[in-house]
Amino acid sequence: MEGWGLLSSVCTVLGTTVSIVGIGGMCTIRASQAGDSSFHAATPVDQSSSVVYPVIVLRVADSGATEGSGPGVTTVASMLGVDRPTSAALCVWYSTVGVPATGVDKIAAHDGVQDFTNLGISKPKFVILGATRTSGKISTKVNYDSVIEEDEYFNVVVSKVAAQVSGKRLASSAQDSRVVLVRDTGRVTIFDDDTPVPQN
Ligand SMILES: [Ca+2]
Ligand SMILES: [Ca+2]
Repeated sequence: MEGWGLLSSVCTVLGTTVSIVGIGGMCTIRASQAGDSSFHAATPVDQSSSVVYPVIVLRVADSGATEGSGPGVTTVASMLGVDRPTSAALCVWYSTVGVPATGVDKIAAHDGVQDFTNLGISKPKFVILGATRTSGKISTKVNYDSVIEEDEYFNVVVSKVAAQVSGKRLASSAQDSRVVLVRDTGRVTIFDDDTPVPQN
């Protein structure tokens, strides 16, 4: 008889498939062959692997919007996603980073100088990625004008993903060590709609 046995509780084995069911321990699998009329007995072989906290990968997507002509400013959603859900909500802290587009704390003019609303600069900003959710969005505001110009862009940058503390979102919270910011920056392109499109 040959077989696979387990010497720890962080993993299970079914047939020849090993599944990780726990964290923070060693998964040790023993391969054994007791021997029968066809096969000689073999010395059991143990194989151990350390099982650590599985990583959660977070990415922010690029997005964009046509600048528009008013009267309202345009809200743009930058999607963010994780590769697997968590059982408790995560707090995603972010800010906007200008250049070449120009951000302002409060849009007061539509003259082509004020391109979007700054977020997370004068005061920390976050969005909540709910428990069991794998996607969320960061909303930013793009200003309009009637200036003929190039397309511009700014970035939405996630600085930290943290767990809530007693239901509160604290800017001082530490980065959640399970979460890796694989793509922390999403570009938001502002497409100019004042430049005449060449006609053939
Ligand atoms: Ca503009
Ligand atoms: Ca324009």
